[in-house]
Amino acid sequence: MTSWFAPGRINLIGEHTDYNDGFVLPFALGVGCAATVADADSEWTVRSAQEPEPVVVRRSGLSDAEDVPEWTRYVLGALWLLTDRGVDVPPLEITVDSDVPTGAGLSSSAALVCSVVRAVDDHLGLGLDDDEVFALTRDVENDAVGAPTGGMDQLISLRGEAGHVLLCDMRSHDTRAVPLDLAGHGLSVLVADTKAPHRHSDGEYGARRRGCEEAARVLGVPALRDVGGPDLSSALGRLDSEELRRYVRHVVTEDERVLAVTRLLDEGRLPDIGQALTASHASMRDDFRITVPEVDTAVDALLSAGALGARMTGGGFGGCVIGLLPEDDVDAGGDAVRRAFADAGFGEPSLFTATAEAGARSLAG
Ligand code: GAF
Repeated sequence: MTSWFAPGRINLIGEHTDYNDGFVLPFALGVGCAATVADADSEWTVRSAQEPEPVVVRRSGLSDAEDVPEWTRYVLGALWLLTDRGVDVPPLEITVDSDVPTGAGLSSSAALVCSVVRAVDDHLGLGLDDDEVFALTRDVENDAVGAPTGGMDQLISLRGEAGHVLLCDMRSHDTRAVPLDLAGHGLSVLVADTKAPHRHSDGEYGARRRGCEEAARVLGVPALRDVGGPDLSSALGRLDSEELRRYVRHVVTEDERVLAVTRLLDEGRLPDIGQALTASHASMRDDFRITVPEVDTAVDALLSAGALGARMTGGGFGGCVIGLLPEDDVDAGGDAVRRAFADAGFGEPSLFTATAEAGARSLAG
């Protein structure tokens, strides 16, 4: 029997830059998913502490996989893809148990996929290296689940470090841990889960990705990462579509903000990153257009309560907002969000503080 844990994440800054080969700066959370893999007599059985019934499927590759409940695809995906790659995956029983809120934009799916892939690799003694593990987790989400996501969530779930954000170059997949010394500066990251339903999130996410790819094609670059900041206005001038211009402006300026925040953190200037966080939110709201009234309301409330900066985190269309606040202002920040939600007639948000924790780890012994 082999057990691994993998966490959910918060992205400090760098939204929708990952599938443009750009830069992101996420950190791993304390909440996550534990996956346990054990030998079985026949077939593959998947159990979840959060689901009433186990699911039993015949062993197969992805192309002849049975029709199964959506949540099990995140677990079985690894087994299907390994089978397709020539691994004779034996009968197994896989049990998962997650405390990452689902639908909140905290990467419950990456926690699930990464814990399972690490546990399966370990249990079967496949000896996958870090890059192969990352590639498999991303392929599970893209190919087995069918979500056109960019890989940031899996990378941080696998490689997060306590007390640090992870600067990820999403072209090379090189990563570097950068200190996030919240306590040393008397600061907290307050998270407001708006509970806003992810309206059209799947279709809208894919549409943004296709739009960015189309813009890169028109501009003749491999990806929008290759439109450097100094080239931005000439690039915008070469695009006829106002919508594509807005996408390009968001991605190029967001990459710049990630690198600027990284420089400030490297210099020990955490309190100075607030403006970039808030500018990132404005860019997501006005240019990339992935926010909803609940997240804009939460950001405004946090800023009015003294946050140094605030922004939506994750793919958008709902989910969570983060505010960087002096520790002493955290309660006031939470109250401000609750009051603003009540005034606007929104449902009750959930509020908690987040710190940077370690990435995936074995639960052996
Ligand atoms: C989601 C995706 F899964 C990530 O790959 C990333 O694109 C993010 O949205 C937006 O930055 O979490």
